[in-house]
Amino acid sequence: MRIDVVTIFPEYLAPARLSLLGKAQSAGLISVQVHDLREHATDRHNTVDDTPYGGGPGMVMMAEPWGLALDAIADQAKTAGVRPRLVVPTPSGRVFNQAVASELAQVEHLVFACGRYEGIDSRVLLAAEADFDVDEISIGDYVLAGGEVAALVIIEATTRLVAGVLGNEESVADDSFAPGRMEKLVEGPVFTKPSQWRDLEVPDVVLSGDHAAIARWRRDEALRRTATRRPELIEHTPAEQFDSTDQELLAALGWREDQGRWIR
Ligand code: 6GU
Repeated sequence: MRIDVVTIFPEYLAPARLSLLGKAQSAGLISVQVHDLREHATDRHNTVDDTPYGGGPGMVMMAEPWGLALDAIADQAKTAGVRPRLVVPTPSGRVFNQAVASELAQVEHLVFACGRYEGIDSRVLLAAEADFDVDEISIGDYVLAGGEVAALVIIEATTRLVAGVLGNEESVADDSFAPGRMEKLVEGPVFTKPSQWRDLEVPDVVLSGDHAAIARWRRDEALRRTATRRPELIEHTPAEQFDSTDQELLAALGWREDQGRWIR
């Protein structure tokens, strides 16, 4: 997978060189290139923003620096013969989740256009449709100062799903929100040595070596946590995906079955 990121703050993408993603780059699985938008500014002050037509607060990123930056990347992609996906992090995009991460993990070339201020002149994305599949994505219902951190979030969630990056493909299928997992529950508690720490002990069942009992305990705890913290995940799960032990637990937590769903 190839990833290009265009930003006025290239240093913001420094974490892309660390950890899992850094290793994936050293292994040649992924290449990340960060580009400074100001290198495509057209005046001697390297200006990349201007006041919005129609008035209003803040500044809008100018079309021409973005047009030139994206043209340069599109030219390289044409040589390679792949049509890249242009991901535009914006609070007005479709909402990012694990299914979107899986979709992006299948794309050969991702380009991130990180806007600041009030956004990028809208003609840039219209023009980009000639060379890119344009994909405006939000990472949630809150407002960031710019797209850089959102790009990092999307890159991290996506690249760990690229074949070979994790090294342990089982842990991907096991993720709480992995598409294709029948029901989505949040993960329960985890423990490591020592079995006693301060005045706290690891639950006996986890130390028992009884794998079936441990699996049941983990599922109970995941179900408890999900019922408290993310009740909508339970409400959206078809009732047949809860076994009789799940159903007893949900009932004990004050839930009841209604028209094929569990509700409070
Ligand atoms: Cl993708 N960008 C910005 N600037 N703010 C956001 C966001 C993205 N997602 C949520 N808030």
